[in-house]
Amino acid sequence: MQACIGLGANLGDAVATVQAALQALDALPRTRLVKASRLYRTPAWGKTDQPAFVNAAALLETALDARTLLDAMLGVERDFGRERADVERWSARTLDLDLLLYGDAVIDEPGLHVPHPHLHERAFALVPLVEIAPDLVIPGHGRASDLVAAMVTGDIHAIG
Ligand code: PH2
Ligand code: MG
Ligand code: MG
Repeated sequence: MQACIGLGANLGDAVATVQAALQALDALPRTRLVKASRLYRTPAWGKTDQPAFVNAAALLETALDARTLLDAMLGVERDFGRERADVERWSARTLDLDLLLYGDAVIDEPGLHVPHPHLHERAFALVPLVEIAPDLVIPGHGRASDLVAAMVTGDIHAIG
């Protein structure tokens, strides 16, 4: 199955963290990294009084089911020092890995929502995703590139 992952970080050395996290995804069991986007600097969305983020997207080929993949991703977040206890929603984090898409599956279970419920409205997630998967369709929302075309993206810049 092809899975799309969104990576984000805005605490510590966010560039190094996202680069290392891409390698950690490639190292997950029964999973390989097929494609990684460039890294992007993006203004904080949702809760705007926090540092800018580094965001990227990854395309994985995996034999893990969606729940097992998500659990493995949460393990990677913990390995990179992510703490979840008592933190405000959408606040700064050392590493955030979001399961954006799992093939064309639509899943609505406790803790597991695919496509990611905010994907279609987040330029910081869609811009890197469209870079690596230009023809992608988001179930229920149409072509990702059409969504990007209708958004303000001038404040999202590839790094380097
Ligand atoms: N993640 C959030 C909330 N806001 N803003 C940007 N730019 N990038 C993110 O990854 C991000 C965010 C919640 O996960
Ligand atoms: Mg997130
Ligand atoms: Mg998350």
